[in-house]
Amino acid sequence: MAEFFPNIPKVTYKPGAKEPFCYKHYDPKKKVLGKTMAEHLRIAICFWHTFCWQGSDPFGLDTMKRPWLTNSDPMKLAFDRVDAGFEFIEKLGVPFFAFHNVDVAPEGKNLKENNDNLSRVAEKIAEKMQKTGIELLWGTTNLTGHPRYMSGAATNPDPAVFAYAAAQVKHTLDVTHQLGGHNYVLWGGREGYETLLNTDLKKESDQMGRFLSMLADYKHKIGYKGALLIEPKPREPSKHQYDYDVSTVYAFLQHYGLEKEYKMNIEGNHATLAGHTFTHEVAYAYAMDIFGSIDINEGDLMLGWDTDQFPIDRAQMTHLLYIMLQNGGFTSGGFNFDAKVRRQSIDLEDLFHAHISGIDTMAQALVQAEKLLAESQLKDFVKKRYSGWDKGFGKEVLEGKSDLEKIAKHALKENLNPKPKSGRQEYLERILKEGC
Ligand code: XUL
Ligand code: CO
Repeated sequence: MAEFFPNIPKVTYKPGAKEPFCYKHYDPKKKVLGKTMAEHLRIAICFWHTFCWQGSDPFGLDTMKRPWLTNSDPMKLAFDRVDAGFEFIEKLGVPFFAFHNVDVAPEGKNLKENNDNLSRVAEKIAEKMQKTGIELLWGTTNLTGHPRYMSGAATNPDPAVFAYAAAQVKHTLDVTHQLGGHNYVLWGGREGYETLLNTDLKKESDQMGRFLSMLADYKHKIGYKGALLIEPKPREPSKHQYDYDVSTVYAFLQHYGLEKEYKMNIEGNHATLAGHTFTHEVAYAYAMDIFGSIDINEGDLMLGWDTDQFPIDRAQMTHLLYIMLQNGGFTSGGFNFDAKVRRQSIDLEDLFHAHISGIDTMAQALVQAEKLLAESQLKDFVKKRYSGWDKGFGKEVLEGKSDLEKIAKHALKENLNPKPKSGRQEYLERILKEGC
């Protein structure tokens, strides 16, 4: 078996070292609040950006030549890619990977050949998992790339496309199940539309509701215990995407009675494209009890599209981990690096620099978030700010023991004249920033 990264050593924790291929902060065994860093962060490497993409963008061709993508036999190429993937992940020393069907197996002549190709590559993946102990965070089906999906998959005007998508999703879920995948993800990049002149929005919504209901039924039928996750994104590639953000997806799920079946896979850059902070999306998902997993990346303030950059903003990451620690962190999910190197970072070693930097950013943020929790200034401030709701009149309102008339009477009787109180944002921001 060829070695694809012969010049890169195994990346380990070496604080203070000057060499680039080591972690300065990520110590997988270090305990933080009773769990190791590895258990908290549950880091996954994605196949699509890291082992498939070679630098093309809408204006230019590939800039990178990956040595595992050279064999002219598509199945042999697929096997090489699995070798490269597992070598890379082992060298980084992280526990998980994630894939789309099309990232690992070539398109066949027909649906059956597509499925067979995926099953054959999955056998090799299973062997690699067995040998290395690396686990599958999640599998997913690409329902955006092939022209058959140009008008959507589940939301396509043509039921035959719906059926094709259903068959592909069923098969990828079967494979994910066989590989012991912790989650199955759905991201609907073409589940949306360009113009209402050619679109029956209500019908498409009902179609998607049926699709997701049938998938949940099937999951139970086969005894798959992983979580089904939906990944929101407001636009790109579609102009309007139905899964705009966490709250839109939650409303959709409730409408179709599916809010107990699906959780969210939240991506940093998707949150900002929807006009939210990353932390907002995550906090809202926890609040509604639909938090699942995270695609970790960052956007670019200057650009209005999904740039999928590796995370380097420690203050934002600290805030994110601070919220996650307060809510119990991950259960089935993890931090999947849905991030890609820049198009000019063409060397194999750039893949390592990018991931090491991102992982260290998260490790630093985790430690800082633990400190923030222990010092409790932020938590105490918020608790005090809402303390009126924990007792007396406020508590009665929340417990449903009051009504509008009663409240109005109370306000008059007590001659209420509440005085504004400072939100202290700058003081709190300084606490977050200290030590970041
Ligand atoms: C697209 C995106 C996808 C999903 C999986 O923006 O994030 O890679 O994570 O289909
Ligand atoms: Co993603």
